[in-house]
Amino acid sequence: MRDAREVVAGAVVRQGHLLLARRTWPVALAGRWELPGGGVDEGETPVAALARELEEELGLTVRVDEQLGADVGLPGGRVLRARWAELVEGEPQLREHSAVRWVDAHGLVSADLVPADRAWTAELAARLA
Ligand code: 523
Repeated sequence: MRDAREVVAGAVVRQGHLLLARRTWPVALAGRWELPGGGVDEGETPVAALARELEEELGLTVRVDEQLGADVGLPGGRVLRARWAELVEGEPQLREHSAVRWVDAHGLVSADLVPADRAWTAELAARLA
């Protein structure tokens, strides 16, 4: 059972633009944009989990920094947390997502984000402004 565990998402900023990735599943979230990430495995720290997920899903090497914004409750009782992540190396590759894009503050605000990620819009937009 993974459902009690934390989900981590990464805010990767490059040249004033934030990386968004378009989900392919589940159906309710498919086509909507997220801060990429995933579930923390048993015995794994959230920091290590985020680095692993960004490598597995997008081929990116990152250095994970501090948490941003509030914790977000997900359906099913999981908790979602976001962290800043500094891009060390790599161009995003589409391994699990259908698209990626780098957005400025305006692009972020107008993006069709997955509902949970909306919690961080104000803080992210302030960083991008
Ligand atoms: N979210 C979400 N926003 C967001 C992420 C990375 C994840 O709302 N930025 C939600 C979507 C799923 C759940 O968190 O309901 C798990 O994310 P997922 O599917 O990307 O993580 P995986 O692939 O590691 O899947 P699990 O096995 O469920 O952990």
